[in-house]
Amino acid sequence: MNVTSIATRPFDDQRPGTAGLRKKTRVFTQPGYLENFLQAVFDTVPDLRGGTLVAGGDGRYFNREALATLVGLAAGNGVRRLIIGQGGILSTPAASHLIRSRRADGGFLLTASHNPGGPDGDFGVKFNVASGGQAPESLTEAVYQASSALGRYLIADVSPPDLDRIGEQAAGEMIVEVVDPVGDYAALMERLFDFDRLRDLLTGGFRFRFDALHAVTGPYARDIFVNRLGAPEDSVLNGVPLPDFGGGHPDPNPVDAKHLVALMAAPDAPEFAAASDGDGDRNMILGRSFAVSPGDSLAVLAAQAHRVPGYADGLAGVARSMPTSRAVDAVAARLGIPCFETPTGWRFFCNLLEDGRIDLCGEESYGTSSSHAREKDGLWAVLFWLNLIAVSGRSVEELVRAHWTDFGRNAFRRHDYFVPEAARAAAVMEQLTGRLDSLPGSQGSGGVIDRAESFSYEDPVDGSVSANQGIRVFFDNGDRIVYRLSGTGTSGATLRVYLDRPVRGDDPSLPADGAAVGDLGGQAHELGDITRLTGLKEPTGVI
Ligand code: G16
Repeated sequence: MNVTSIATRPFDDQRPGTAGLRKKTRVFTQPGYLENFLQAVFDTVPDLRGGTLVAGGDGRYFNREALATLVGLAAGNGVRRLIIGQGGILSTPAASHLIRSRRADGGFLLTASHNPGGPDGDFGVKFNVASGGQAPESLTEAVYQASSALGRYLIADVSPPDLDRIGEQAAGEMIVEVVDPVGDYAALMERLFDFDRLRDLLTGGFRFRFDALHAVTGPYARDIFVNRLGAPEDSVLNGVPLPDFGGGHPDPNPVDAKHLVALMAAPDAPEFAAASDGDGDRNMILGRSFAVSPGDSLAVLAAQAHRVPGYADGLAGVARSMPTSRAVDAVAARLGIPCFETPTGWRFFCNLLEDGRIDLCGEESYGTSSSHAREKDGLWAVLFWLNLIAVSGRSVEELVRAHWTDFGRNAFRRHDYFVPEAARAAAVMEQLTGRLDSLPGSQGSGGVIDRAESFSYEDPVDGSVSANQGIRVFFDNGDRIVYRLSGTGTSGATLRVYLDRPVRGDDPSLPADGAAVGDLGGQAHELGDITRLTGLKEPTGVI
């Protein structure tokens, strides 16, 4: 096998963000860009030499070409076995499961998640470690350092494998194994959920829709819902993965998937609808004219987990990202189990999962999962909800309202401000940081500020500290406002403002959606001096 060392110059923008390196597709397609980043990972993770690697992507534009490049670099860097999903496809949770079940030394996930795809869209590369989880901050930083000093990449002269043919093929001295991307994952779901009850539900007249948004979950949903559970074919919408996701924005939230919200508001609406994102790790759960907020979803799953086979023995603990609504905290307190609060980024849950401290975790950005994987998992959450509906006989709305009555409710909403000039968004954070000491005692429209701080996290497992993970402001009436900058965008900056207002029980005078936070968004806008610093008079997105 001929391995060539190609001289290259470092790119200065290869620091991974919240979940891997995400850039405009055209950045990734420029000569040497992808090669450099992959090489930086190979240089930083020496165990890959002689090891086993998993690879696959969400099927977006440039997926197959990027995999062909990866094959050359993996062989050039001495990888022994490269396991790839058929057609180059692997959802993020399925890739995480495959890394774990095949005891691989790591995996490359080619995805920019919910960001749009296509030549003018986004592309991304994420490296997951041997546990199946996202690379920790120390590793992504080391990769960035390696990328900044890179002078060459190693590439083997091998013919590209046939990614559509299941089985083993040689690529020089490396074995490329093309596997069914769905089977192992679907079997895992069968072990966690009561498929008999689910089959009774889905073949018994219960009407539901799962919208794959032309992204990676189509084949998974068809196999699980239609083939294994007997649901009618038309239960799966937009089930064919397309390189540009059909021109859509594959993000399962009430704004980007408003067609689904409209479907559920129609007089003949099905009883349940759900959607996932580009790479299959996010989820949105809808009942008839009722959207479940991600924080409520996590709380309901935690409270009801004992009714589902995979969690019948109880939960060791739960975790949520800091900006996520505090609804699950009340469940943990009732169950007498720990509730961890981590910075945004799924990787922060991984140590807790790996150490057996938690079994369920979730985030406000429509991500929920459990100890069955080291990534968030969209279809898993959908199956969990369906399993709860099957065993309780209750609708989505009934389950959530009963939860509010029992545990209280945290009304929650996120205001996003897209600021083309990144420095102006950063100025909001700087201004707030400078005022942290003087804020306590000032009066908001609802309450007085009790506490204002920059969130810092000390990982209880490895002791690592992550500082400056967002600013949080607590009021004496229980309200909380969080400010942070998004880590997943590819241009400008997005300031995220998270609003959390505890309300007692299921108050019928309040809206069922995030509007129940009332005037908290206006207070947050004022407190952040957002108009003056960014020029924006109101949020560019409300989720
Ligand atoms: C990624 C991470 C999530 C995180 C989200 C936040 O999601 O995997 O853990 O919650 O980003 O995004 P932002 O920094 O924009 O608020 P995904 O689905 O894009 O991989």
